[in-house]
Amino acid sequence: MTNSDTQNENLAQIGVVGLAVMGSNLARNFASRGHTVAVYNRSTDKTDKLISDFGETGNFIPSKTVEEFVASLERPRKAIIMVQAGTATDAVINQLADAMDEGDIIIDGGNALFTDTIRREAEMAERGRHFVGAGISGGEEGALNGPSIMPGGPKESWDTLGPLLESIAANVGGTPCVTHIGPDGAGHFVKMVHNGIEYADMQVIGEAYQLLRFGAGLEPAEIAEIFAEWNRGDLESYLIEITAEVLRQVDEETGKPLVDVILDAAGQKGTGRWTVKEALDLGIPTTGIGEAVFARALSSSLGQRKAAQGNLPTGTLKTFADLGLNRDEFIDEVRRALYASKLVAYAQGFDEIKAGSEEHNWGVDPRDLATIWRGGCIIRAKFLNRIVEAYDNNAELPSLLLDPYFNGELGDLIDPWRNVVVYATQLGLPAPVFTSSLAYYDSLCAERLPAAIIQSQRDFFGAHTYQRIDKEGTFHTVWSGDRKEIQV
Ligand code: NBP
Repeated sequence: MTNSDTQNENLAQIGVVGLAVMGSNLARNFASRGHTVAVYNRSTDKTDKLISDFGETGNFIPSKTVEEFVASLERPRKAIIMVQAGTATDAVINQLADAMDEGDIIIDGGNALFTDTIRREAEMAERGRHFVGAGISGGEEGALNGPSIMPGGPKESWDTLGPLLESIAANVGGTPCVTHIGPDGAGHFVKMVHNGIEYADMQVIGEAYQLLRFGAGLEPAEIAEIFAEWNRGDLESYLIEITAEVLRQVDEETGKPLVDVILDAAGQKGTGRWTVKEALDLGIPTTGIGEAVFARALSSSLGQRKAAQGNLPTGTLKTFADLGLNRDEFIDEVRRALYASKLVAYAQGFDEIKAGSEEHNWGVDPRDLATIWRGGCIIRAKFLNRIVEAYDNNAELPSLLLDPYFNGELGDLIDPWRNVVVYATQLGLPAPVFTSSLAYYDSLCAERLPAAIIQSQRDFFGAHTYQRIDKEGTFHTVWSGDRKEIQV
């Protein structure tokens, strides 16, 4: 490699493969920061469109084949793949690896399952290629104007890639929303949990809406104003902001609030589900994320819902008037229940990241994550500054909930949170994340859990043994006949 190779003005500093929504916007973002960008898409129409629509706005080098594309890159070559996750990504990785040389860097910016990333990195390392699985959050708008980026992979790759990624990432107070997360699959793992937290965050906003709309009987436009108000306080976040906007929209065709004509069946692409499956394997109770994933699944079980509606006994439900509540106080209690449940979901998500990092020896720093999630990504929120401070004060926090600031906040949130869970039950309005998060919180705080009963039952039917609180050792009780306890 010669010096002129690395600084050739006719070569691109970065390449993007896959020019659908994410790839084309990411390519434009790189170009807008003054980089020359090589671009390639399997079918040429997307490449042609990018060049015809935006060719004037930046320096792009379009290619019709992978070989041409690779030849248009500076060494060490750096190419970001933004294609459909799964087999398409494998196909593109192999095409690139065939055309590239030792030391070149392939970056997968798609939503890959982290175990695929671990496998791919090992395969590429055997072929002398560097492979970086990078989670990218922020959707279309983030890709164009500054996403939050979570790259894993080898540290040497980060040294080369870091400045390029920093130049396109979102920036909060001078800090770019990107950092090296850890080796191999660490980046895609944390992006997966980020998305899981996003599921819970969206669901708690939905539950608050449901209570205000069908509990207090407020109109979408009124709730929009309430959310806009909340967005000026502790709950300030992108998701609250866009929900206020959503609730202001009126359907042109029917004149109804748009939210009323949208089918209430939530879709999902898989990252929430992956987060929960992985949490189960790691033994981490991410109940808020789990309930959010199941709530989407239940909403989409349209046949079952239709069969149940009006056909199952609901018991004696109360109306909002029956509860005898003051409207403004109720709104504020719902806000607090949302805040507390959100706090639990984040605490659980960070627990999963800690457990995953320990399991895979990644050394992920939770403070770094809170820092890079403050901008660019879907869960960006003022609240994340508090999480950064929490880890600054104690890097070994056993749970985010135990940080003195959040602990203090919970003191103000707990009573309204309990009230809201009771009201939701009495009104017959489902609030699965509000409710399960409170159960999780009470379980954490409880001096005794019913697990002693479970242990007894396990020992009874399966001689699975138990431990005692008053002496060392493992015990089994002979439960039938002459009951006796034996130390095993
Ligand atoms: P899509 O996920 O819709 O994928 C479309 C792209 O994949 C097109 O460029 C298509 O090429 C290409 N492709 C496929 Br499909 N099969 C291919 C193959 N066998 N070989 C080569 N190329 C192939 O695009 P997207 O929505 O822009 O997302 C890209 C990645 O970013 C995904 O992994 C996604 O999960 C992730 N992501 C998306 C978002 C978002 O908000 N959309 C956010 C964060 C991350 P073609 O034009 O020739 O069919």
